[in-house]
Amino acid sequence: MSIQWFPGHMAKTRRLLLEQLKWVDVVLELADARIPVSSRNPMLNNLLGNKARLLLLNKADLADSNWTSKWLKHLKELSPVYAVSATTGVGVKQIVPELERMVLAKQAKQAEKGIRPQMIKVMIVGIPNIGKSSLINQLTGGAQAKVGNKPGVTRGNQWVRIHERVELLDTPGMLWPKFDDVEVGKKLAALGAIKDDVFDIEELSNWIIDWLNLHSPNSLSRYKIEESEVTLESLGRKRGCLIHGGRVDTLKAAQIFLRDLRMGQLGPITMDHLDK
Ligand SMILES: Nc1nc2c(ncn2[C@@H]2O[C@H](COP(=O)(O)OP(=O)(O)OP(=O)(O)O)[C@@H](O)[C@H]2O)c(=O)[nH]1
Ligand SMILES: [Mg+2]
Repeated sequence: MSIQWFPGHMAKTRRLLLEQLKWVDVVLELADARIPVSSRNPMLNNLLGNKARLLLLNKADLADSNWTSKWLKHLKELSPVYAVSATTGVGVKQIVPELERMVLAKQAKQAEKGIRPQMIKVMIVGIPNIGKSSLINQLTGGAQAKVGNKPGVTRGNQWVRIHERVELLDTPGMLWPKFDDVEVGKKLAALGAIKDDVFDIEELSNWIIDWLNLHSPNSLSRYKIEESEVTLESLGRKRGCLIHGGRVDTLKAAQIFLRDLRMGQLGPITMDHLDK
């Protein structure tokens, strides 16, 4: 199964990002701590040019912290990076000081020309449902940006002041036209970045169950299905997803399984692993 999702509004978002980029000092890129590679948009390298970039691994509360430490060490060789949680607030306090550090050189140059320090303009970018709006709300301590547990909640661009000297532009989630590696599409779908109606959720759930059996069997043991292996069939039976004749409603079972995985009910999970 190959999954793709690049609807017209994402092509529009790509144009909006380009238009707004000239106003922006730093791009705040949100990736998912559970898939720190698969959740990064490869188009950004071209789109952003050499604009300063701060990378955040969000949803760190749902990721395996051992892997997160390894990823941070690896990624910080390329750009500043922090692990955060937009919902619990962990790590979020480091963001504004880091943004200020990143514009110091630029502001020093402006000061030489007699220009007073300007507002720091930051554009937040990332895949759908990654927590861009939640982070803005966490930074402002309010409910400035609309949040929702499905991809595609934010439409259009909105600037929000998050600090006396920092203004942030929320943007709609954006993916890219083709996932070169089919696993990337599956992982993005698994963790909720792709609308559920563009793929077969039973087929995807079976793939994830196989993946977990191989890489993280403890996650599945939380279902306490002892007499047989975990399948949509056994899981559905355990959860009482039955249809007439005592058959298992495997679609319902897949929905429950995906919800459990995404909400962290199977414990912390990281699905991108470093080779070394
Ligand atoms: N556990 C956990 N959940 C999070 C975190 N950040 C966001 N969420 C949840 O993820 C879902 C999506 O959050 P949003 O802030 O709407 O995501 P978004 O990136 O703005 O999404 P779009 O506007 O659709 O692109 C919501 O249910 C949030 O509560 C986090 O750090 N940890
Ligand atoms: Mg949003």
